[in-house]
Amino acid sequence: MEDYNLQTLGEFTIEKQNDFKYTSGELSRLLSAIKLASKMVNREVNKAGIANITGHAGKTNIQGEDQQKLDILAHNIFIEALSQREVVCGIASEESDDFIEIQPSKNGHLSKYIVLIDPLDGSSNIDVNVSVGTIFSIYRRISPPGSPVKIQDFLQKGICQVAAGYVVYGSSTMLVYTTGHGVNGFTLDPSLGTYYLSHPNITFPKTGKIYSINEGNYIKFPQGVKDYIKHCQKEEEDRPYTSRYIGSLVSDFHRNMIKGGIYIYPSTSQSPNGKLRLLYECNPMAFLAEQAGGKCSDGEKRIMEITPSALHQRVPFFCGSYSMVKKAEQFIREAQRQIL
Ligand code: AHM
Ligand code: MG
Repeated sequence: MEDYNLQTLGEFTIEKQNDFKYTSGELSRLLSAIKLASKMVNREVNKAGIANITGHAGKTNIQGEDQQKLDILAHNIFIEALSQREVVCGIASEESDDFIEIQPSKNGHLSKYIVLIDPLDGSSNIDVNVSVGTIFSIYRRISPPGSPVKIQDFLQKGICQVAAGYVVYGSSTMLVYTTGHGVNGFTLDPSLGTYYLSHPNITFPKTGKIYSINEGNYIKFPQGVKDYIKHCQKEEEDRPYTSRYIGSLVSDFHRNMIKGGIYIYPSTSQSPNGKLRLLYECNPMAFLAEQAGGKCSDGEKRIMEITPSALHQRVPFFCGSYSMVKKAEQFIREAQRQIL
């Protein structure tokens, strides 16, 4: 018999709901809906190779990116799970141009929470059996309860997040989340369909030896980023660092948080705001990183203090071990000074 003295995710969220004043258990129910949807997505991802659900869906999303069949499947699974259980009043997803308003059923209760989600991040990795993930970010609405949700409910700064997390569909499936009281990770036992607390109180090592960036874009990077990469590669003290880039933000972030490292998706000469989306990729990762003792910025400012202006807004992204992000910022400042 294996050792199953571990706490389940369900037990953990209920125990921790008292961290919130005046709790109604609504957030626990919302996390439970995310947990259920993630198991359903996990099932689809696991059988992707045999179920004719890999490949392009033949459509593009609002950002002009090819949608994979599994992107759409994962989007639908999360929307259904969240709306049927009436645990949110609005959802914004990478795969949907506009936010989705959730109407309560006849005697239903209208939740005060909204969710922003990337249902299947890194989905270009699906066809080649490489890890993908789901990223979510939860806020309290700011418009009055009972009224229709508004765009302003979604365009809140990252510092207003109530909870955030990700699921990594990797060699094992893990759900990692924070409610602002540290970061905890749960591993799915697929035979029981239950997540168990396997990584309590995860902390980012203060420094690390891994840098993760798509170096194929090197010539398009700003000078400060080029200089930082050269710093990572220099033979000195604990360097050169190791380069590791999966091309799945969730997996790259997860590895770096466990081992120590930095993930960078900078601006490029073609994309001045980089590639990653502020609201459902960068802010939730920033909340997790900071809660784990790491650091996250756009190269200059804290990610979570940026005032969003659009649902699918992009932002340059530097995230990881505290001293590594600080060092990268230093190189950027120095390069800017040289220009002036
Ligand atoms: P996606 O949301 O369309 O999957 O794009 C986000 C992904 C991240 O997971 C990953 O880190 C990055 O895009 C990789 O981009 P690139 O192929 O340009 O390096
Ligand atoms: Mg994504």
